[in-house]
Amino acid sequence: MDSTLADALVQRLAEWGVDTVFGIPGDQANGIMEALRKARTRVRFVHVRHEEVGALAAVGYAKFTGRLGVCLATAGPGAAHLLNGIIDALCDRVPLLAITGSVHHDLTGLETLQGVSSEKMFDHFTLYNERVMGPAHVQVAVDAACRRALHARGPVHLTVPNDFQSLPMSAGKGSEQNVPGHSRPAHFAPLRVPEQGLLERAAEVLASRRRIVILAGTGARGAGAELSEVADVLGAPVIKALLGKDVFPDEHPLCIGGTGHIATVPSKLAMDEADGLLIVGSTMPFLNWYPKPGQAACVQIDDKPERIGMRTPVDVGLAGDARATLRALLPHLKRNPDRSFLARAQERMQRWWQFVEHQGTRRSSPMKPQVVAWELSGLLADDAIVTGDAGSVAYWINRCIRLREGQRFSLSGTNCTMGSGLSYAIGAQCAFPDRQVVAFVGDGAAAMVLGDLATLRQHALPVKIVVLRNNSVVLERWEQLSFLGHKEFGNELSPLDYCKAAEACGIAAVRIDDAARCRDALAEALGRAEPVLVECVVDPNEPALETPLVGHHAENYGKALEKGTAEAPQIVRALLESLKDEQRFIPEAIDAPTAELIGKLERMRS
Ligand SMILES: Cc1ncc(C[n+]2csc(CCOP(=O)(O)OP(=O)(O)O)c2C)c(N)n1
Ligand SMILES: [Mg+2]
Repeated sequence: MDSTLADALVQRLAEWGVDTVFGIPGDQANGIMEALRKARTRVRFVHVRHEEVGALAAVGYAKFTGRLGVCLATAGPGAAHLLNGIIDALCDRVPLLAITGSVHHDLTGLETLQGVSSEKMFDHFTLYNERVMGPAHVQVAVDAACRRALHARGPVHLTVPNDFQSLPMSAGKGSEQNVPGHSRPAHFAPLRVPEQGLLERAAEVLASRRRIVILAGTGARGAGAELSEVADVLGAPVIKALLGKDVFPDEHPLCIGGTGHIATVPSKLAMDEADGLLIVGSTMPFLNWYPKPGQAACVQIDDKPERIGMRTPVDVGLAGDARATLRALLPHLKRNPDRSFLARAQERMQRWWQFVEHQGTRRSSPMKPQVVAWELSGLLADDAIVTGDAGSVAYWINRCIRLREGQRFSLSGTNCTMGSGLSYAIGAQCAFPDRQVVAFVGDGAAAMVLGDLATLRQHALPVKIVVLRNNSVVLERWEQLSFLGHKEFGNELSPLDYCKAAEACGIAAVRIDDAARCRDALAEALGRAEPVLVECVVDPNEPALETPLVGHHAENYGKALEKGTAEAPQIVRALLESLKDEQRFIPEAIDAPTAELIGKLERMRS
């Protein structure tokens, strides 16, 4: 039988190496579903419960494999549901192909059922966005879309009108201008290295500095060994943006952790004291966590030249591949003879880990969220893939999870969308059926994508979902209090039994509410070969604190508590305990406004 346009589409995707498509069928896309049915032994269709989860799963798949992620939806509402994943791919620079069906070609623009144009809807957020115009167009359009997504690292979109999907390929006579076979399914990734003169200038700039820090982001992936060597030569501690948490092990002696709101104290202090900054593959968005403009000479390596100088003034920009550029730079670098800056950062980091361990091994009731993160960290397999989510969980992941070489981590970074944890985990487990995949998420985020617990059962994906249950979207509480000095409002979640929900979706569940039992219960869940949801009942009053606390945020906490925000007495106790821990282990984190807050909290408590 003659193959259809949709068959040719799926066949071409397979030639591009696509083996998985995440999505939901719909009448405007069912011609493509038929092609996927026929090709099901080569291309797996993963039926999710919400197209947004499908798009985010495809982003997760792409992030963890480095390959193209693909999602599919019907026209109108299905397409609209994909949008958040498309934006996620745009923000985190991930190759994603979104395929939608659209209304019959001769009903376009006529307000027919689901007739909203997905091309117009996606236009602002895609790097390539086209309608397939017939059989002679399908292969070249797929090639152009895949090339653009992989080369520019971002989302692209193809829509196929309903009736075109089932057209026999033989029906499509190309135009006289089109030469059949002029395009092949191939992409050639360049390896860019800056010219020698620039490398020399960069080395010169760094040679005059004695207190250099390195900021590594996801763009430094694959350059861990080179980062380590450069850091050693420069006597520079390595700080990581959250998306780059897994590019350099937390265990590495030169690593001093994350930055931004979730910074470690040693990393914030090192940024404050630095006279040199080497940025490798990062555009970490929190400007207050960079050295102040004029404070430090800066060299930035990024393979996207337009991102150089985006966040902080740059003295020398090196547009190139991170690994190749670091390799080329190394012979030009002079060893920094002054090791005192590094030694100070490392000594602080030792005390930081003592602080984290102390907070992660408390046995108080209700259980502290740090306990779950700390115990989980110790139990992760050597090649575990951890996915995270927007919420206080991002603080605990960054702080308490000590990633080792070979382990992977991601969450929705710049888009920072709730729901990425479970969605990315679906993508990761499809790509790596034999690796341990753990989604570490808040209860608000879990509630947003609850239906997709059923996807784990349906596709036999043994993901472990660790849910921090605090019956609240609690990060918003801390933001309302500390960013604005307001009473909290609108954050509570009516209690939801996540174990029952999981069981209703056909997956096993366990509840942990006792810190002393946490490690064993987590270990038992992680050891099972099936999907398991672990509901961890944690203290909603444990503040997700910036460390060190930003001065005016300390003042705002005081104001909000004096106004009598809900549960103020419990918050006072928890906040005081956390700040006192910090004071005990790393007293240099406590500046005047924070010391004043501590005094105020002590008076409120008594
Ligand atoms: C889709 C989306 N909606 C809203 C937000 C704003 N937001 C960021 S974190 C957060 C709280 C998340 O709550 P939960 O998952 O329960 O985590 P918790 O902070 O309680 O640990 C919210 C509402 C967001 N980032 N994404
Ligand atoms: Mg919550």
